[in-house]
Amino acid sequence: MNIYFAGSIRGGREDVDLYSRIIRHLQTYGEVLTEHVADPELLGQGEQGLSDQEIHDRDMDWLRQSDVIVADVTVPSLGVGYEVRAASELKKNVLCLYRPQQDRRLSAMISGCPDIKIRNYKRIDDAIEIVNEFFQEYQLSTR
Ligand code: 6K6
Repeated sequence: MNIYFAGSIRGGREDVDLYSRIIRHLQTYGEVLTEHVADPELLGQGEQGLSDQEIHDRDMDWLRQSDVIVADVTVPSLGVGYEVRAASELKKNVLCLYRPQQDRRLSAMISGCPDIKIRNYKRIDDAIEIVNEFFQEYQLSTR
């Protein structure tokens, strides 16, 4: 199973350690094509040797090849929003993880989209449990 994990890069890297924990757990279910999202070295500079268009085209290819998309939408990111929408257009199974914040709410364009599952979490253990439930449902639906 190919899994696409989406998390903020240029939107802000404050949750990178959480991304790493989530990706490690996702790897127990399949291959995570976007492991680099949890790379602490990946800041604002861009990947060496890749233009923005090459990054976009490569990521869209990976999205098409993926069976499920798991996105952490807590840190607002144009790229993550774009990927979530693209995945939903491609009729992929999409799970959005969100840690409610005191000072801002999740975009209505994500929370109001009927085609994607959004689950709130507080601690990493909750996020892991949500991921487990999502994959149990996914595996039942593909039997
Ligand atoms: C790193 C830092 C700045 O530019 C980069 C280049 N690297 C990227 N490599 C791979 N995927 C990327 C890159 N930049 C954005 N993405 C994709 O968009 C990832 O799959 C993330 O889920 C999402 C993050 O979007 P932004 O808008 O927060 O950067």
